[in-house]
Amino acid sequence: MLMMKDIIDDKNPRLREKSELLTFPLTPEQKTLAEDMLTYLKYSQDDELAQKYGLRAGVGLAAPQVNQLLRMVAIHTIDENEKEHSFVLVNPKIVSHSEEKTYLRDGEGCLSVNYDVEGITPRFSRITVEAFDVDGNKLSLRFRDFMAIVLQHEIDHLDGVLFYDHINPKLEPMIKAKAKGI
Ligand code: UDB
Ligand code: ZN
Repeated sequence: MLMMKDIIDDKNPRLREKSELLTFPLTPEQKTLAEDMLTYLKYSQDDELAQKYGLRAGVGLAAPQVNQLLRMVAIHTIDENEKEHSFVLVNPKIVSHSEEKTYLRDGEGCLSVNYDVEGITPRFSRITVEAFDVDGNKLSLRFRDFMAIVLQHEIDHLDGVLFYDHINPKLEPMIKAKAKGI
């Protein structure tokens, strides 16, 4: 089981590296990694299990955060209709995006950043992502608003980019005027 100690933080230079494309079929170890990442997210959002294991409640996790430089991300969220969205994407790629941008008014955080950073991270409001599932089936998926933010945050990790790289206090008034705060 993945624990907080397995998540590397932003002092670790490996978090700044570019992750490698996966090839199919995935190895048994790579399939296990995918399951472990999803299980971490599920457990971390269960109050009892999160407390028991000391997990920080996460909505997304990228393989480089657990020190595997592979292009794989896991997402686990429950939307406003209480519908669960739980999946792993392999080799995800943003193939198109809206002109409009969105940002979290409270700013972003990261499971690999153990301190608060002030400022907003502008993201595309809507994205189309091409990826593969763990069995190698090709997927084309659309995301908007919060889910689009999560996907962009996780895909950034695959390229060694962290949310605070996008923070620019000088541009914030302009972004807040044009982009949608959620
Ligand atoms: C998170 N969680 O998991 F708006 F229901 C963050 C942490 C860093 C605060 C744990 C989070 O944003 N939860 C959340 C937010 C909501 C509504 C809700 C739950 N991540 C994942 C991460 O670091 N992946 O690498 C950071 C998020 C910041 C923006 C998208 C991902
Ligand atoms: Zn993160």
